[in-house]
Amino acid sequence: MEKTFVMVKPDGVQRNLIGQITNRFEKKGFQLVGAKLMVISTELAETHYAEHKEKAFFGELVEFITSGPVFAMVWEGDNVVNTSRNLIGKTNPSEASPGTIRGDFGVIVDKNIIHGSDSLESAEREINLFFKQDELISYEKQESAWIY
Ligand code: DAT
Ligand code: MG
Repeated sequence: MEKTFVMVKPDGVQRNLIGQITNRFEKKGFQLVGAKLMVISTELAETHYAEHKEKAFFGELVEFITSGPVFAMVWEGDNVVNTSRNLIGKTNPSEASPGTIRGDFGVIVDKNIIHGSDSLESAEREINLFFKQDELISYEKQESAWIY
């Protein structure tokens, strides 16, 4: 089954949105297979966001993502990478549609509440960056029969 990496950023944690965000993924029908509250090191932040290291906002991005606890998760489901990006909404909350997480909870791009992997390759890379294999749990849910 496909997996993706999703993370409530420090602003989302401070604004008490962990519950509402996980609730949206659960209600959608995706399954949580790993989660932890953690503070990201500068090194991990720079590796995670390496594709943006030449951007003007890179320094601020690393500072922001390391500024407080994040809630890191791995979600599983059919087409979960793409669908999660749709649940999350566009990068800039001012352009994100109402009904999406960023559209409903965010205002500016610097503080856009949540991260989600943008491709299968990113998902694999990011899951391995944040989680050890034994931190991911494979289990059956009865309700899967009513989702698939
Ligand atoms: P996404 O998080 O939607 O994958 P991205 O990979 O383009 O977006 O950028 C990573 C993060 O960097 C994004 O969630 C917020 C921040 N960011 C992007 N563009 C920015 C900008 N123009 N100014 C400040 N921060 C920005
Ligand atoms: Mg991205």
